[in-house]
Amino acid sequence: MTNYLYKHLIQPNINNKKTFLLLDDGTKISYEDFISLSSKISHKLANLGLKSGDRILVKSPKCKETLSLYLSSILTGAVFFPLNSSYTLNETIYFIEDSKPTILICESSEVKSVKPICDKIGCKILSLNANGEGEVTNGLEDLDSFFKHNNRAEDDLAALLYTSGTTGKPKGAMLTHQNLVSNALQLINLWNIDKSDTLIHALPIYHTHGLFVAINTSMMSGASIRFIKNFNIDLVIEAFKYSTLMMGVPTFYTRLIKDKRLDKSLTKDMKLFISGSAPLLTETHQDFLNITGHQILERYGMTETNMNTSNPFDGERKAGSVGKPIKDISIRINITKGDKDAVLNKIGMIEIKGPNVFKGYLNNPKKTQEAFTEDGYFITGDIGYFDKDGYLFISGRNKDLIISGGFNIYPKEIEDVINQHKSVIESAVFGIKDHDLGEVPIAAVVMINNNTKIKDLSIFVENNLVKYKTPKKYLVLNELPKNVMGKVQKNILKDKYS
Ligand code: MCA
Ligand code: AMP
Repeated sequence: MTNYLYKHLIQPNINNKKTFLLLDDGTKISYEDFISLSSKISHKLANLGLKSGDRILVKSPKCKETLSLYLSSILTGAVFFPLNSSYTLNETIYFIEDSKPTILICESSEVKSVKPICDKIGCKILSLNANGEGEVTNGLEDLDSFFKHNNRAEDDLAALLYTSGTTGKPKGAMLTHQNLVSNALQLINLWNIDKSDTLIHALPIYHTHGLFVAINTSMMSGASIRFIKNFNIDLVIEAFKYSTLMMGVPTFYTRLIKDKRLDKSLTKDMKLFISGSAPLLTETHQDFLNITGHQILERYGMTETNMNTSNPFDGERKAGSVGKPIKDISIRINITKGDKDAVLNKIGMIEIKGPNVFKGYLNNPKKTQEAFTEDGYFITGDIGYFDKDGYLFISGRNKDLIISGGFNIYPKEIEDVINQHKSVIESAVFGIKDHDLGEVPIAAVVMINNNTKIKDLSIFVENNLVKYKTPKKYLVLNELPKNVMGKVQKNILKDKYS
């Protein structure tokens, strides 16, 4: 038994003096130094009692120290659970209670508020701020820069990532070493990533896209990363001059297209632009091609499965399609779940089986069972079809989901918060088209008294929900449109208010 992620991400780079991260302030960190930093932090975590199989909840902002906690989790054999640092206290409490971590890492300003809940479950707290300072990095100079990694089986858990569901609270998707390594190996091959590459990384590192797709593939191939705190268009444009790859959500591309500086000469050394997490419009694909001469490569993934399909590096990249199944992954269209027209056109539920598919939802055998077919295929909730060349097209979703700037928003979660407000009788949250973020959530509310100030409601919602989930607009209605079964007809609301 070894430690599969250690073997692929860390071991080959232990003495690698090449630049791993190029930071916003111009600092360069070599692979060797980054692994040494992660090893020192591993000693600190192990001294606090973190053991193989324990969970570590990391809610600190994007910085090199937060990323090194991912490597420290691999070294100590712990299960890495990254979380958006902007989550509100109420949201954070849910994640702590559900995942019961051994250690929580958060900003120092948050320590006091989470302490009572952590004390209750015996979870230790360490601070880490956006500038890399805090208890995680205090006194590291006294710790050894070598840490003997703990062994983990391929089927052991490596990470926990929460994903929301249509029926309420987020569920923790359990990902194994095998899930992550097998997928990254395929992607490196598919996208021709090697050590001569420099990746522009402007995504958050608490989701599959910015963490596993971007970081695992880069480390495994010994590539460099231009590590940008967030999507700052000036920094991204500057980085085109010395980089070769970019991974982004469609909003990155629509914002770039609008920028006058984008042209063929600026992107002449770029090898590949990849898009995912949300649908890339054919129009965006075409505009980007016209301006830069590059065809964006679109791929399709999920938190539970990592990446499932991709357009090719060589060969036709079809606009509007998410490409073909990745090697060793079986994808089928289950037409029995569609209506008569859908059966005729072979449109149906996308179902997936392979080494990339997660182990199940934490503490939730019932939801895990519901997520799989009897013969072991994962039911994605996405609707689609294959064309005659074997390219997959996603034509819809069988889940009430809004994708805004690549972030997933489940209306039920927002409605639950809105409905807790004392002046609200009921609400319906739905997505409307947005030229920048693809979709944004808006809320229709029925109030006890129509004179209630919407401002009060929006402040209440903002105090309870992370910013990107808060409705961009509230509509006060006398009643919600419902069908004979009493179900709110969101399509009517969408048509009327889009
Ligand atoms: C920011 N805001 C948002 C979003 N982002 N509202 C809704 N949806 C969003 N995605 C809010 C801000 O709080 C702000 O509010 C206002 O919108 C404008 O902020 P702006 O400065 O324009 O936002 P930004 O900081 O530039 O962010 C936009 C972004 C960002 C760059 C598109 O959202 C982003 O990095 N998205 C990537 C998400 C991602 O990594 N998804 C992968 C998960 P105010 O003005 O009121 O303060 S999915 C995944 O991993 C699967 C497996 C996959 O297939 O990849
Ligand atoms: P998440 O729950 O954050 O893992 O998001 C996964 C969902 O994002 C998928 O089930 C799809 O609905 C959507 N998604 C991811 N990539 C794409 C893409 N390239 N095109 C359309 N939808 C996508």
